[in-house]
Amino acid sequence: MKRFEPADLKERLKLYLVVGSVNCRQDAAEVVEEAIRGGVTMVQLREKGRNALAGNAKAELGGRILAVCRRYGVPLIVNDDVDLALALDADGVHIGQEDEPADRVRERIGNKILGLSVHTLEEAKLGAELSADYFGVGPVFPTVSKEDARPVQGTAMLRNIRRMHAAMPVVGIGGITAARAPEVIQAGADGIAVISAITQTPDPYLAAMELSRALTVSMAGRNPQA
Ligand code: 3NM
Repeated sequence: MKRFEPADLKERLKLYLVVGSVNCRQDAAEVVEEAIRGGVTMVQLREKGRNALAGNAKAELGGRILAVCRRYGVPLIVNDDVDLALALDADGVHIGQEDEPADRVRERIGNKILGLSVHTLEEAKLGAELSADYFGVGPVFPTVSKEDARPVQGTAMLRNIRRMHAAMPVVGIGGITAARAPEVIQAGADGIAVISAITQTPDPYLAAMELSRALTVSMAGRNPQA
């Protein structure tokens, strides 16, 4: 029995905050709390890049972020660190194509959530076969938050993946703002994953509110045939 059924996960993916200490102007756990109060529905700890925390410091931050997430009933996913996800008893793991292989991660995490970054239909097909619980598709727009990001995809790949994997929870990522969120939802995504649109603002609470509102409006107006 999975912890989150696909329909439930689709709802959780509405506004997915991806966050690490290097992205934040203030303490990352405080950013997470403000963002959740503003409407964030799922959180991913992604401690990557120059000056990223490691070892005990990373685990300590993970523990504090988990405590915030638990207080608000919001799932916490750990990026590319199965050991930490298991040590924290977080809700799942997110991996990219270059990380530990999906089938091995699944073996290790049991029924926790397994998120997978996919950039092509082939990767999506394999990911579905390897029991990924949701796909992250991007970068939809240019991003300044990931140095090794793939070429910008626009919304075309999201549409294609949605067409081939109707039941799969799918989130768009890369350069998404409140103004651009409607395009991503119209392309068939269940939600958006953002770093800078929340962390690089003076007020993460207000930023999350604005994103959440834009999502609610565009989801209400979504054409089911899109
Ligand atoms: N993954 P921002 S783009 C972490 O394309 C990440 O898979 C991407 O940050 C992918 O919202 C990205 O600031 C960075 O653009 C997203």
